[in-house]
Amino acid sequence: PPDPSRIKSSNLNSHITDELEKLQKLYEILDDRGRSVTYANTIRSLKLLNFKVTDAEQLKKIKGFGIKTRNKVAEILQKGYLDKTVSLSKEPQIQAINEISQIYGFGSKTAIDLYKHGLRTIQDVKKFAEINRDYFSEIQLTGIELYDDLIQKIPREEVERIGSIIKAQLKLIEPKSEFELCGSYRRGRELCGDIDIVIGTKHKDRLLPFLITSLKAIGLLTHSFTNTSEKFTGVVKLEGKPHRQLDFFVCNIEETPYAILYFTGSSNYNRLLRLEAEKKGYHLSNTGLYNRSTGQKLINATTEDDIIRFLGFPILSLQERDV
Ligand code: DCP
Ligand code: MG
Ligand code: MN
Repeated sequence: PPDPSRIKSSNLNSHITDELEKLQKLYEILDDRGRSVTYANTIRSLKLLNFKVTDAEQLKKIKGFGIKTRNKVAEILQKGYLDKTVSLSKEPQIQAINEISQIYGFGSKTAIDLYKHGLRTIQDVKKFAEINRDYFSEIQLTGIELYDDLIQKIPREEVERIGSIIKAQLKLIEPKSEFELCGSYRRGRELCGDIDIVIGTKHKDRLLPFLITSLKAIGLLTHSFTNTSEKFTGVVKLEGKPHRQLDFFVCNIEETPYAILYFTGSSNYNRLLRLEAEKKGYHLSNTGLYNRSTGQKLINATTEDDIIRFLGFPILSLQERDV
């Protein structure tokens, strides 16, 4: 079936809207509804434009882009960021909310709500959670409980150790499956935020429960949460080491190169690739490369490079994707 997201028109101005979204979020956190709504409207208009803005003057004749907005756009085009975003980020209120939103399973909305309840630090959240367990989801309670572990970055050697244990269990279950450690690890980082694994299988709908059971049985997997047939997030732990966050993405074996490309990132690199695809009338997702108007699959790639080459994009080293 055609990928449903292909009909969604693409944003040609993410280089601007990403920065404006940061500022809009800050105003939202500061409870400045006026500015927050104004920026939300500006962002929506920019996303709908059918051309890429390279000069703020291009917006002069378009409704809703006054001089103040155009100045902000000009500043982003010139420097890549906004001074206002930098200065607001230093506000104590913002810092408190950002700290709280670092807890695994928390979004900025939860953090803002808790701030409004008077909570300022992780310690405050821990105390609050002891008497208000119902306020939180299972995953958030684990995030609070394991905060001191999960906030720590993972050395790449440990990612490798955990990866090889999981790979061995996977191969026992399905010898011909594909396994790849992706995310920041694959881009060569020395320290990683979590462990991202792509699994290609001929039994996409059945594999995951078997794998989860076996990882629990060997004592590696300590917590498991979302559990659809393709996405899984959980917590693993090696003896003597902190708890670590684990993400699985399970795909059909022939979709593996697309999934690996996507889950290797970085998010910024993915954005560049998607933009290139859209420019050519294609849609790139973590399952395939499609013709945007017909939904037809364009190539059957066997490697990531097949996809990148088809897009006419330069082949970068894995480290160079760490943008
Ligand atoms: N990804 C993406 N867009 C998102 C989230 C993820 O394109 N909104 C892709 C690119 C990421 C990859 O998934 O590189 C893995 O996501 P992570 O959040 O685990 O990010 P990283 O592994 O890159 O960094 P970290 O070391 O923080 O885990
Ligand atoms: Mg990661
Ligand atoms: Mn991840």
